[in-house]
Amino acid sequence: MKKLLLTLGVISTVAAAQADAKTVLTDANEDGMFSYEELLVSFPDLTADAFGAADTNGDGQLDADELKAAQAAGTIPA
Ligand SMILES: [Ca+2]
Ligand SMILES: [Ca+2]
Repeated sequence: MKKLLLTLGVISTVAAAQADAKTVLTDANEDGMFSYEELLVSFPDLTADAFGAADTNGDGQLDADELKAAQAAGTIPA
C-alpha cells in the first residue's frame, strides 16, 4: 500500500510539473480553486495574511482571477 501511494505521488508531481514548468501549483482536491493549504505546498512561506489579502471575495479560496491578481500585485510569488 505504501508503495502504491509513493507511485501515485510521483505521477501527480510529474503531471503538475508538465502543466506549469515555472511554478508548480497543485489543486490537490481538483475543485478548480486554491486553498491556503494547497498554496502552502508551493509557497511554504505564504502567510495567512497574504492569503486573506488575495482572497478578495472572502470565500476562503483563491480562484484563478484572484491568484493572478495577487501574483501581479506581488502578494503571492509567481
Ligand atoms: Ca483546491
Ligand atoms: Ca476567493
